[in-house]
Amino acid sequence: MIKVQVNCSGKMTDVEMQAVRGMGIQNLAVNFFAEDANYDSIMKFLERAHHYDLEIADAGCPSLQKCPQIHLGKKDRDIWIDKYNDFTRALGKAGVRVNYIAWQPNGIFRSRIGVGKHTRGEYSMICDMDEIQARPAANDREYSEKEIWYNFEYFISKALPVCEEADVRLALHPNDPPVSSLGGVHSLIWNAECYDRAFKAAGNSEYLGMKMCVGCWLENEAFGNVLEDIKKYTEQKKILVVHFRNVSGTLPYFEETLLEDGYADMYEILEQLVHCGYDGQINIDHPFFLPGGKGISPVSEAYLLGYMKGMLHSIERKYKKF
Ligand SMILES: [Mn+2]
Repeated sequence: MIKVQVNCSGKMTDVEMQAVRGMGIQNLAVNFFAEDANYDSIMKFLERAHHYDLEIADAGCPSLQKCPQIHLGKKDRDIWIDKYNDFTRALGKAGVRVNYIAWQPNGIFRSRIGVGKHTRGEYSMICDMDEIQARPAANDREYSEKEIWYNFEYFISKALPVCEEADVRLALHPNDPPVSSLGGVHSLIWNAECYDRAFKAAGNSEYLGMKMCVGCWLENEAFGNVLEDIKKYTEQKKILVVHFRNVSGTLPYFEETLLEDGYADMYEILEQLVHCGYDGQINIDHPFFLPGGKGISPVSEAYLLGYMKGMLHSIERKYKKF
């Protein structure tokens, strides 16, 4: 059965935990800040979570999963890979079986958080590729495809043995937006073939899997056919987490929308996940923001979660999986 989870930070309050419990959800996707990316802090969080019948389904640390020193192959990358591996060990010891990785040294690229034509007056992320591609290089220089892949392979060679030891799998997120380069850095994952290349580079180890960001698949038509790729990667048991998100259209311009407002049929996508026997985690990725773009809107998050849960229950009844 597919498990619905909620994105949160390691600083999540008890009131927020109760709100998740109140929505009938048991799983958390936790981003631990650097100061909490250790065994003691994870266990303290887990103890509180258990009080609300919640579990950590998977977790990451933003400064480690989107790490310029590692991704760009900086002089001190080994220090950062050691930190990454220590976090993997801490998660494993705490019983958390998935750690995040996203080869985005400069994070997600968006033009702005604002009210768009398709956001019903709410603040959402808007991506205008012409504006983004006109920006200067985001780092000291440009980074080529060859370098980026070398850096990835270098990381994988040091990280995967620790994953095996700790029994923690890596969930690799695509570059967002999925285009061949962003800010002068070649992207690692901007279509399904890149995933195949990454899995091959990892010797097809079961310890490298994907965060299937449906949003990324939809943002660029050239990413791949989302329905066919759900089938393919479910069969390969590569999908560890699904990001369930719709957009107004494909590049060069899109706005992040309500599930029912974007161009994709999200019911069809969810049905394909159930039909293919996907039994991992799913979350709603990016809710709308509070007015002015300051912080996530809890109302929007609850609405999106409820909408997705409703669709999921309806599909599961149809497939008699409940
Ligand atoms: Mn995503």
